[in-house]
Amino acid sequence: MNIALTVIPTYDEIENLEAIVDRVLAVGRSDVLVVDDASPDGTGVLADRLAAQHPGVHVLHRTAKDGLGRAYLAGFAWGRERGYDVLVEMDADGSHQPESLPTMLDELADADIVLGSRWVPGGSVVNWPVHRKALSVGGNLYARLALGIDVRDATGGYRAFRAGALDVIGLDGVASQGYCFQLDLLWRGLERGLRVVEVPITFVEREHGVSKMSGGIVRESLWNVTVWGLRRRITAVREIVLHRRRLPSVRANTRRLAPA
Ligand SMILES: Nc1nc2c(ncn2[C@@H]2O[C@H](COP(=O)(O)OP(=O)(O)O)[C@@H](O)[C@H]2O)c(=O)[nH]1
Ligand SMILES: [Mg+2]
Repeated sequence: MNIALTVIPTYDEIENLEAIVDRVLAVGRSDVLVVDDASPDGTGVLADRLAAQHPGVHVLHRTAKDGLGRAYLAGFAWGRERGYDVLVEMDADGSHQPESLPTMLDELADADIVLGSRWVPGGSVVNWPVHRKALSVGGNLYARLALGIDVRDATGGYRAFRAGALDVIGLDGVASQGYCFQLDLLWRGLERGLRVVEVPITFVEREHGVSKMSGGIVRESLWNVTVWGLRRRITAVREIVLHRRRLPSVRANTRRLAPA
């Protein structure tokens, strides 16, 4: 069996961390790595206590809030160095249900990347304010059109990767700092021909603490997606004109799991 590591980035999640770690451990399919960016509320101290209590829980402390993307890159590097075969992304705030992990991990048998998806049949969001829903639906629509992909939820943060898929994606080339990191990894994977499956999930808005989403995060995503889409189209035209060749489809390797 593959050995999985669930990476949980935290910034001021003291009210949420213990519950989510307990739920991941109860599922029993992965170890946990908390990547804390020196949270002022003491989340890092709590994480150390949890690590002392449970052999499968680890902590990576970083010195300052440096964005979700960089936290995940540091967490993935930590897991790769220790030989984990599967790396999972999960928010600390209870939005991603650890009970979906078995399905997601099982689907990796036939895929390189599993996306927990809110916007496929069977997926849903609970208690999200209308502006967040609009942002997610609009952002996904734009990503689909600009990049020509057939993924319904390209921006979500609940995912599982084969370790080898991260090597193919090439983490050294990932520059996105904020939540655009999610789109960045997926796009690089699709361009490189990785197999992606969307698994329906129920996303539940946090009950404690506050969101770290910001306008800067949205702007970074909009700009990057536009640039990547244009670059892809220029490359496609160049291939046809210079080599009379079509670029391989980025849609061919995506599928969706039917609702349970
Ligand atoms: N380590 C770290 N974690 C972060 C950072 N920004 C957000 N997070 C974590 O990323 C996850 C998702 O953030 P959240 O604010 O819930 O975003 P939302 O669900 O889109 O509103 C949570 O576990 C946060 O604590 C950061 O700069 N560093
Ligand atoms: Mg959240």
